[in-house]
Amino acid sequence: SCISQSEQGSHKTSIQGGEDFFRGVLESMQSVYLNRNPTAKAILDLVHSVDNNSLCYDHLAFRTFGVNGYGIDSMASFFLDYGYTQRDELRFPGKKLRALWFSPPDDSHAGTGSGINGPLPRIFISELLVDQMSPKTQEIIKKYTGSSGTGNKYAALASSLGLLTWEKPLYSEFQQLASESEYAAWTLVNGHALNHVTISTHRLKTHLRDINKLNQFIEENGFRLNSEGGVLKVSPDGLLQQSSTVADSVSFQFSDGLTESVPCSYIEFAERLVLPQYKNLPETEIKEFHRRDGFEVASADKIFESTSKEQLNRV
Ligand code: OOG
Ligand code: NI
Repeated sequence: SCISQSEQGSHKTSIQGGEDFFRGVLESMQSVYLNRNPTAKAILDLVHSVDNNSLCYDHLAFRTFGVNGYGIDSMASFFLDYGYTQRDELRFPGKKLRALWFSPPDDSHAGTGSGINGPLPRIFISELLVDQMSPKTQEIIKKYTGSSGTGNKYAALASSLGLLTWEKPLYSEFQQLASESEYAAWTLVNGHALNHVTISTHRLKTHLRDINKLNQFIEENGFRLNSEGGVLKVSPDGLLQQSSTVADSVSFQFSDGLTESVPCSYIEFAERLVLPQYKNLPETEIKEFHRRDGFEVASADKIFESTSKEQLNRV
C-alpha cells in the first residue's frame, strides 16, 4: 500500500482528530466526481483491477472565479484550516488565470488505504482573473456570484454536496462566457465541483507505474487522452510527466429550460521522477519527498484544455 514521509515518525499530524472529518469531506467530493464522470470512474476501476491497493492521488484540482471573495481563497481556506501549506503561484496570462498549489500536512493515516484514504494529495486551485474579462462577461459572472449571497464561505461544502452556490444560468450566458473563456463557462455550470483527481503513477506497483505504459493502457481500453501539445506533458527538467483524459460531458438544464451538454471533469496521471541528488538511493528507500515536487506552468496550460470544445469534439 501507499507509504508516506510521515511513517518515518518524525512529525505528528497537525489536524489530528479532524483528519477523519477532513478525509470524509474529500470522499464526498470524490463521490460527486465519480457519479458525474463515468470515464474517471471506469479508469479508476480499471487501474485498481490491475494494481490493487496502491492507488494514490498526486493532487486534486478546483476552479474558481477570482472576484468578490469567490477566488482561490474561497476553496483554499478549507485546506489551510486542515493543515495544508500554500506553495507556489503559477500564472497563465493567455488564459487570464492564476493558480496556487498547497502541500498536505503529515498524515497519520497514510499507508493504511488507497485513493482518498492513502497519503493526502496536493491541492491545485486556480482562478479566473475576472477583471480582465469583457464587461459583458464580467456582468454575468458578478450576477451569479452575487446571487450566491455568502456562498463563497461554503465552497468546500458545495463541492462535497455537488451543488452550485449560485442560480443556474441561461444558456445564452453560458455561451457568452464560452466564447471568451472556456474556463469561465466551465466554472459557471460546475462551480466548486472537483475538476480532476490525479493518479500518482510512480506509486503504482505494476508496469503501469511508467506513465507511458499507463497512457498506452488507457488508450487501448478505448479512452481518449488530451492531445494538446502532445499526450505527454514533460517539465523542462524532465522530472514531472503528466497526461490527462478528455473531460466527460453531462447534460445540464439551464434556467430557461434548455438542456444542453456541457463539459464536466477529467482524470489526470502524474509521474514524479527521483531528484538528481537522490538518484543513487536504493529503490526501496525512495519516498515521495525524494521526487520532483510542484507543478509546471507550460504543462498546466495544456492540461486546462482537457475540458475544451476542441479536445471534446476531436475524433
Ligand atoms: C487545471 C489544469 C492544470 C496541472 O496538474 O498542472 C493541472 C485545470 O484544468 O483546472 O491540473
Ligand atoms: Ni492537475
